[in-house]
Amino acid sequence: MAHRVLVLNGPNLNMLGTREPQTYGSQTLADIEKMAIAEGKTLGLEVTCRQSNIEGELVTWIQQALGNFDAIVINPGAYSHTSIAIHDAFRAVALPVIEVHLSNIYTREAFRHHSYVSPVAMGVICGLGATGYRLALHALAEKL
Ligand code: DHK
Repeated sequence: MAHRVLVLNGPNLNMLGTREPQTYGSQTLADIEKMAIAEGKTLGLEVTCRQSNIEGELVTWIQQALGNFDAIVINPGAYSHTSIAIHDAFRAVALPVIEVHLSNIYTREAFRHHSYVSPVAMGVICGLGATGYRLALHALAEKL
């Protein structure tokens, strides 16, 4: 059976395409999700994509992933830098997680240099734009 991967995107990522394209690229979230589903297929992964601007909704989806998904790819957006609740949810479900950021958070403002998700992630990819999601799926296809 194909491994099931949940791809989550956090706040403001629904605005990709128009939001600071010099930082986040010109692809829309719909473009990225379409690419992730197609890439997943070539790797034998069943990819489901969701986006929310609401922290609690992301927490609920992480909780509900237990038993329904084999791994999670997440770009937590700004919640990376603030959310102990998302950190705790990942610890609670103990599923393999790959954290993705489109931009290189370490070349940006100091407040973006710390992520609460990184300590509970299997791996972290940043600075490679939408390619980061593809690489995350490749890593999961090898490791699951
Ligand atoms: C996306 C965001 O929305 C920011 O809040 C993060 C991340 C970086 C990204 O690069 O994808 O700081």
